[in-house]
Amino acid sequence: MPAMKFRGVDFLAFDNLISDDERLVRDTTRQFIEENLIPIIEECNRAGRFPQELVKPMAELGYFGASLKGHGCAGMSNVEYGLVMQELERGDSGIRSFVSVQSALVMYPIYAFGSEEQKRSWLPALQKGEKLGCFGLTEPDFGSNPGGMRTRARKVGAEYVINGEKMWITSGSIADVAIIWAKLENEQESIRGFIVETDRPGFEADDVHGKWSLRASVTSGLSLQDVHVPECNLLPKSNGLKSPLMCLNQARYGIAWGGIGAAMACYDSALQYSLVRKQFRDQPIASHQLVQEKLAWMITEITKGQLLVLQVGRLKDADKVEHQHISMAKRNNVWVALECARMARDILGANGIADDYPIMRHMMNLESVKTYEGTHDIHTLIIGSSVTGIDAF
Ligand code: TGC
Ligand code: FAD
Repeated sequence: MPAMKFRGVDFLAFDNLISDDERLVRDTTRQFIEENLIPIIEECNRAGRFPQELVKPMAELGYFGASLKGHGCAGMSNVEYGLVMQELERGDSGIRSFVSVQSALVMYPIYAFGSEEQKRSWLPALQKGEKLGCFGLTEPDFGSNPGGMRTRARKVGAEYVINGEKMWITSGSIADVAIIWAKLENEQESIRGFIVETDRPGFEADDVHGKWSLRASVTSGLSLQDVHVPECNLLPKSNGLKSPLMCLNQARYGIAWGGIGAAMACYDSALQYSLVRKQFRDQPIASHQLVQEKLAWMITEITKGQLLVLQVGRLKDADKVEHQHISMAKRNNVWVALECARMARDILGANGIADDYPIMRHMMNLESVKTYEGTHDIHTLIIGSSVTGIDAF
């Protein structure tokens, strides 16, 4: 039984809540993914290959730094940007990850914390995909607690000398530039961001092999040993842990939309399959109450997730979003997506484990998405802290 074409998921007239422009952006991205990613993604997943050939076309569609203004960026609204992320992740979480990192974790910090000169020299090239970036916050011993980082930057004359290890870095070995977060070697030990060109002596990136998740995305460890950068590579407006956390807000927001995309892919595959697969009395499995219960759960949770992230997007467009709102959307929508993937896999029976269908790939990817950008449980604690006023980290 061949996998069937994705038909979109809209149970509660979601399309009435978005504008013509927003629909156009979504539909253009859906078509791009259908024509360019779907035909190659299973091969990429098997081979552990990032489809780098899609970088240029995605740049041309304005996906990099899409919600930033000026410097060649598309200036999309946050809802438009979110719909792009939804469609990318409907294809594969790895491709959405790549765009998240390039946009939210590399272009955004330069945009928000950089000098005019830094913006001029980096943003247009990153927007065009001529330069690729990565974001180094996590370290081998500091994941959920990045404030404990060991990476240090020492001021020596007109340079900074950076030493440290970063781990689990998306796009690490294909990046031309890394945004590296380090503590200054001074009394305050404040965390600052640095633009580090990856061809500087002392900088190395080694890929993580043997991943069962995000196989179409590059994940690397970074080693910085006495890497010298000129003082003009410091992001002048970065100041403390709050700065990288502000970047994470941008990326977590995109993931919250992306989760819905992956959930839609799994739900639609399972629904279509259940209508044609027959078991007992020559009836489609969709006629069994227990299968319907799973489909009903999935469509209800996807619909709630769509409304949640749309409201977060509207608040973000009105400059009224708070980071705990984004945590709620990331936590909920990735959890929903993973549950949908597990239920959809179940509905497909044995076929569910084969890569003739996208479900198992999404399920494996979503295990990473649940962990990165703040684990599910860390977001639980962020929401808990917000409603009680008590940090329980
Ligand atoms: P804490 O003392 O709570 O906070 C330090 C300062 O930051 C403020 N703050 C935030 N500001 C903006 N946005 C946020 N989301 C913020 N969260 C906190 C806070 O108000 C404080 O400000 P100030 O003015 O008082 O200094 O910091 P903490 O050390 O207790 O840690 C808090 C915690 C656990 C929430 C935080 O560290 C955290 O979020 N941990 C999770 C780490 C994480 O998400 N890492 C992601 C790495 S990047 C990645 O995974 C990329 S995957 C990309 C892909 O492939 O798609
Ligand atoms: P840990 O922090 O060791 O957590 C392990 C477990 O303990 C989790 O279940 C967690 O919820 C729980 N836990 C931890 N602290 C608490 C607490 N206080 N209370 C209750 N439970 C707790 N990082 C980057 O900087 N850049 C990237 O580009 C990037 N890309 C990534 C790509 C992939 C594929 C993956 C898997 C990770 C990536 N990361 C990246 C790292 C990611 O952000 C971290 O993995 C994540 O923040 C969790 O850290 P950890 O893996 O060290 O888990």
